[in-house]
Amino acid sequence: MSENEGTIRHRWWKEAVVYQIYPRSFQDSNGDGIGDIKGIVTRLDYLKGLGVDVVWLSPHFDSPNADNGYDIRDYRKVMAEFGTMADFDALLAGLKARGMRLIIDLVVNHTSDEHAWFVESRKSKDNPHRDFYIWRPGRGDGPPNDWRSYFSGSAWTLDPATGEYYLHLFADKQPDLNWENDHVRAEVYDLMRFWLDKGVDGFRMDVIPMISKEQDFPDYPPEHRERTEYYHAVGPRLHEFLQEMNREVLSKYDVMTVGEAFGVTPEQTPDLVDERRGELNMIFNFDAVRINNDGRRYQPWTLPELKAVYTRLEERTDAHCWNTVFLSNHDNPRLVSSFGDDEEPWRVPSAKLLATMLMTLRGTPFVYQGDELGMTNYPFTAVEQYDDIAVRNAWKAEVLTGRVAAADFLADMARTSRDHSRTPMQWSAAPNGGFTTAQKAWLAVNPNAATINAEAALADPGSIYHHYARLAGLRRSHPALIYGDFVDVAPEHPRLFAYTRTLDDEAYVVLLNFSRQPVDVDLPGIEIGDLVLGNLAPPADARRLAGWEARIHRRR
Ligand code: TEU
Ligand code: CA
Repeated sequence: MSENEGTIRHRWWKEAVVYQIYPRSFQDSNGDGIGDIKGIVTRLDYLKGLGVDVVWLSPHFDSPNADNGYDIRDYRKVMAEFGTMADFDALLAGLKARGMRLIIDLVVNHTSDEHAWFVESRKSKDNPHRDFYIWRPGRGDGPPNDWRSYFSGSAWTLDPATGEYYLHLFADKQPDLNWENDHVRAEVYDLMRFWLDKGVDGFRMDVIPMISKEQDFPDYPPEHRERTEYYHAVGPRLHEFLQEMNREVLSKYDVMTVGEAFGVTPEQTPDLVDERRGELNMIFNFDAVRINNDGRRYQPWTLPELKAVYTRLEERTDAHCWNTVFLSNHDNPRLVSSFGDDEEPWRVPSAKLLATMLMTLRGTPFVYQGDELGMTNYPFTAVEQYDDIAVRNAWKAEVLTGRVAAADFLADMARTSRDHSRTPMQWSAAPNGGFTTAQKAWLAVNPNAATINAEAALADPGSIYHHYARLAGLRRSHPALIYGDFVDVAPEHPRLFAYTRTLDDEAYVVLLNFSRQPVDVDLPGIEIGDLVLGNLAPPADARRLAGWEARIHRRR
């Protein structure tokens, strides 16, 4: 906040632009239709050219892939489909050689049911690993309580070997670890050290607020029955565990951490990220990315609502806190399809507008692979086209039971499914977008790869890719765009997002027209100044924005 501005500490991870790689879909190098680490290594100059400082790699560990690697079988082994540890080391070295850093995914709320710990744990009630997971007897004929899995159905599965239920907030192949057990925490800290000692620069922590559970396992309180993440994210020992993790591991390295804070409100954010508490550096708050869906159903949204999210976050986090900025990832639909306008000719300007917003709001920007090309949602029409376990389970639970009509379900998924972001990267106009030489990629390539691809983007100075690069360069060289104060100067405007970023005597005005219609910029008391960077040809009239126009002005 403005009164504390002077006290904000400079940190490399506040200045960084982060790029998320979903390895399965980035680049196949050996023609098996699945992206791999060697493939990523061939694209490092592409990332450098984009202005990337840090790569976040989605899980690359040994996994049976019930949830594409978010179900880990061995934390110290590279997934065979992705390559070897030598490949991983080469990736790390290649990034470092180019002045980039690498953070990896820490998925420790749960493991795979094929992890050695769980294989042991389920054998008998007195197995030494029994208590690594959460086992409870049933209640009557049913599970211990009414908790639900995020992938449909009960969060408890009865295991015939011992007649008890184990807890899984996600798929039944993703049993939750028991963080109450000291040995579990010691093992987690150990595997973190294993990767840190290799030289990785930090972690993105999967559903980290959910690790602590109320030990009497009550039914959901009535106010959290609908949006259960707001219940699971506030377990009683969460902060104690994170402070211990920080003390034992993180504080010993110069690394960054970002928690996937599904279910954490802006009001609760400082509890996780205030630097004086020694927990995490920053979190992903879901209020913006989920403004148009609840992970399942599409819901209409308005620009004032979206703008209010950023102001609310800003008001709740002072100079001791730091935020992230993201509007897409591997769990959400495509950026331009969700928040921009993916119909031509609006796709390119709206994708550049969104890039402008990501790079100039206050917080570390996270760019999801392919968004720098303006990749769009896939034209899914049938359930068989989806790979995601969330879709397949929901189809069984909702459509096959007759509770939801197939057409309604498919209409929602066509807008909200996680698979939109998981279709392969579009590198060129070659078959399968140049992603693989295989006949078939693991998930279909969007047919628009013929025109929307990296080769075309690199060759065109006016491309979305080059706009990202210019924005990243501008952000890097102007501290006001990183550390400066953020003020929304037209919060009620239905189509215009206009804000200032101010640090000492340097001030920017960012103007974003979220519509096809022109907008007159009428901001009483705000001097706009000179145009620094825009997404269209320089305007004839500085006080009028064309459809989806985005400009950064500098006040003298
Ligand atoms: O995501 C958890 C999460 O917060 C949701 O976005 C979740 O994907 C959604 O509710 C399902 O409909 C993380 C990972 O990012 C995701 O890919 C994993 O599937 C999940 O945790 C389990 O590890
Ligand atoms: Ca491969």
